[in-house]
Amino acid sequence: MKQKLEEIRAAAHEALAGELNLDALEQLRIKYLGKKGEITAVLKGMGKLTAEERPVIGALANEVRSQVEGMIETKKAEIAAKIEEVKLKAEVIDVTMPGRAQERGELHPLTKVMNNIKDTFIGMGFEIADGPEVELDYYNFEALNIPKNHPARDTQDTFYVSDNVVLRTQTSGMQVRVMEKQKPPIRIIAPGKVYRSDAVDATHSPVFHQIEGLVVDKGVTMADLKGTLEMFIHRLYGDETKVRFRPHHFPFTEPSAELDISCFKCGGKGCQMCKGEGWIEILGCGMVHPKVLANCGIDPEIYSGFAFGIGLERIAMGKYDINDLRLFFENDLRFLRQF
Ligand code: 2U9
Repeated sequence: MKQKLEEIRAAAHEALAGELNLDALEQLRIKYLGKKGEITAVLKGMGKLTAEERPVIGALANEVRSQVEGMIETKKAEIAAKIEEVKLKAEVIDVTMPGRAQERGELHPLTKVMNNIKDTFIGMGFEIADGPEVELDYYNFEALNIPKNHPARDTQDTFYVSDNVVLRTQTSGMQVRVMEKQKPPIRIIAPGKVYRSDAVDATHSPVFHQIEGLVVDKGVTMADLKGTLEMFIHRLYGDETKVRFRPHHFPFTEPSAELDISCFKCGGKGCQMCKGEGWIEILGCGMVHPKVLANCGIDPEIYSGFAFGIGLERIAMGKYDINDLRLFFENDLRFLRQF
């Protein structure tokens, strides 16, 4: 047994001297010190020894066991130190390396114009109404006095999801929804994407952006419409800008008008921007048609209202002197960085 223990000591010494990883080390611990390990086996066999042999062999077995335990612990610490060293080397930061530049983004020009217009109306006490881009035919057309076969369906041809579901051609549906739910006074703007079945060219796109507005209360008149829109135009284009209203027709407003401003480039003398007219068309507006109010559950004998609609792309093109609508949607950073 003495010889066996010496063999174990020598073998363990040799095995633990080599290159080991934590798994291999654990295997060695089990081999020598585990429940079925070699040293444990010797200790278990002590019962067969004589009374004289037992203390001698017992002492030797304990000595070999603590020696192997010690070697394993030392090896374990060595391996842990090596792992730490490799990790530290891998994580080393070279503070002399040049940094990675953070590219700074910019708001899209349409977002800037949108924010600007929203701010102006919020300042005048309007709230923002948000709604679905995929809309029921009823909210997009019927409720707005545009029944099936109305000629306005041609100029506002859109993409049909099904017979009664369309991609909205204007954000008005949202305002109908608000009127159905909310009693006047109502003062809202409805900004967002709208769709038309148009071929793409420099001035047309099947998707564009609008801000529509709606005010409904007792005693609202055309004077309120004119005052509100004139103030809005002065905020957007400066107090010196002149405003004129031209009669027009929309199925959902009566009377209806288009609003022109004096050209912001030439001040009204006539230039390329205003095609020599001195005036630039900015938006459409009118008094909400009594039928539309009634469709939304609002009594036109008691209440009246005005509404307006602005196409954002046109405004942004004028403001930033952009001559092709497609540039807004191409995501070319060289274009987008200019604003
Ligand atoms: C309700 C009732 C009436 C919204 C209005 C216009 C006039 C208008 C165009 C501007 C450029 C559409 O983007 S564009 O092509 N819009 O001229 N929009 S009045 O009238 C409403 C809205 C909601 C309930």
